Amino acid sequence: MQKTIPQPWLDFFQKHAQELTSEQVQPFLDQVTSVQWPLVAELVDEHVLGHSAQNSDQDFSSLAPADFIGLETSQADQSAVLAGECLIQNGQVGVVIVAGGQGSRLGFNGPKGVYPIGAVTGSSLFYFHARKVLSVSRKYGKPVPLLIMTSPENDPATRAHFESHKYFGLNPEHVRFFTQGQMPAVDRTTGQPLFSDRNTLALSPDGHGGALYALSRRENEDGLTALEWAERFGVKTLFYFQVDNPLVRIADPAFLGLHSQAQSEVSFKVVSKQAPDEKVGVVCQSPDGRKLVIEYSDLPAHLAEAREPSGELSYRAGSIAVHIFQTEFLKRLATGAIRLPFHKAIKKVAFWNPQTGQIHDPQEPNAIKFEAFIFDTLPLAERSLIVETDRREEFEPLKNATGPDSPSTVRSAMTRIAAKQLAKAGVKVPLDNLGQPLYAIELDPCFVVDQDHLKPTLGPDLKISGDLSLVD
Ligand code: UD2
Repeated sequence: MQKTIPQPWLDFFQKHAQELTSEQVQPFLDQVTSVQWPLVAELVDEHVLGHSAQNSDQDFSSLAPADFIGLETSQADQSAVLAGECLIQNGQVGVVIVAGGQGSRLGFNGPKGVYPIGAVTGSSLFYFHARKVLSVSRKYGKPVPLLIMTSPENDPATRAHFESHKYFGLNPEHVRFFTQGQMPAVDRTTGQPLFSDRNTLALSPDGHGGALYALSRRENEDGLTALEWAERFGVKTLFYFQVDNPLVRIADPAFLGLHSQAQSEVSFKVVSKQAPDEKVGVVCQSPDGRKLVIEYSDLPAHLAEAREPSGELSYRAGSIAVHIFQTEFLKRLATGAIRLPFHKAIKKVAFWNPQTGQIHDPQEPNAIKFEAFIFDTLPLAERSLIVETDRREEFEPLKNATGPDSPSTVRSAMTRIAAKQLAKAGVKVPLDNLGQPLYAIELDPCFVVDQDHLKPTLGPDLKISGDLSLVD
């Protein structure tokens, strides 16, 4: 066992290992040695026991709303579009999907990316993302390498989904899965690591910030890191997004172009927050001009509610977790001395009680999970850029089983956009009194040449008289 495990935990694990059967011991020890215990001990000290000097609340008094490129400029800049297209044509652009989360709010049993979101065919979130990547790659005549971050828990099911769907038409050699790390859940009052059953620690994904380290970890047969694999194709720039948002404009040339023209190391897309309590992190700015994101749960109410004389929210640059990263920037951070901070989340975690030998399902949150957030890379960049986009076109995430951000809102947004694209191609789309399409519509993203144009094979002859699904 690792010598660096704090002594009381080491004693406990060693005593516990002696009580396991010979088949149980090795997997248990493998799990124990996979954890960075000194880091966990530091976090417990800071976040649970409150001993650390770093245990001070963030100072918000000097934070200002971040400057960003507004919607009108970002959408009208043709030189940026050309610059972005040039990057893709030169094979410099790769795509990263973070898909390692547990999706507990959605209550779906399996990787979130496998969720059948298609309004007509029930195709998965991964289908829509992969087909968009394929469409970009076909349009520009270059492979667009796709990196998918999984967790140890959902990695096999994610790979199996891609295999059983023949990678949705992508060349499997242009797709790479990489697995994020895990952190133990600890008891919220004692800081003791929890067990999910007698032989197993309660581990969970280390947050999407884990992508920073997972991209630079050598874990596959070829001895390359995921970043090195992408760089072999010539990739220098990564378009990053979360698996739960099927509206994302993957490898959006305008965004790529603005990023490249500004020589930005990391760029963020934002939408104007609709309400003070909307669940998106807000991009702010410190007095030295550095940008940073304050998560919605941490933003003090007086800032969240502050308004401009025009009535709009002052702190309104809501991050939709669509980013562009230079690979050099990610490598610099991953190999440097800087560690992304861990944030604590108080959760209900079922646990095995060593005293009773029983598994308990708590009614109240009993545990702390630690997660790193990728947006904490933003203040570490020398140059960064924040670009506004239109939420109706690009942001409708799948988070909940019902209500807002649920399958029904996502499907209706996808249908609305497909209808708009069809209407532009000259197809008459029957609408209800509120201007919503009468039928569910689903377009294979390979039909979409760019956001405004469909393949010319679709036109006014197409009659819609029921739910419609068009597959390229
Ligand atoms: C995230 C952002 C929020 C806003 C919103 C937009 C954070 C902390 N909050 O909120 O500011 O941008 O998204 O939709 O980022 N994931 C992993 N591994 C993990 C944890 C998460 O891959 O260990 C992925 C997960 O699969 C999902 C995404 O990250 O695609 C977002 O995770 P979430 O649903 O926990 O984030 P949320 O909705 O609280």
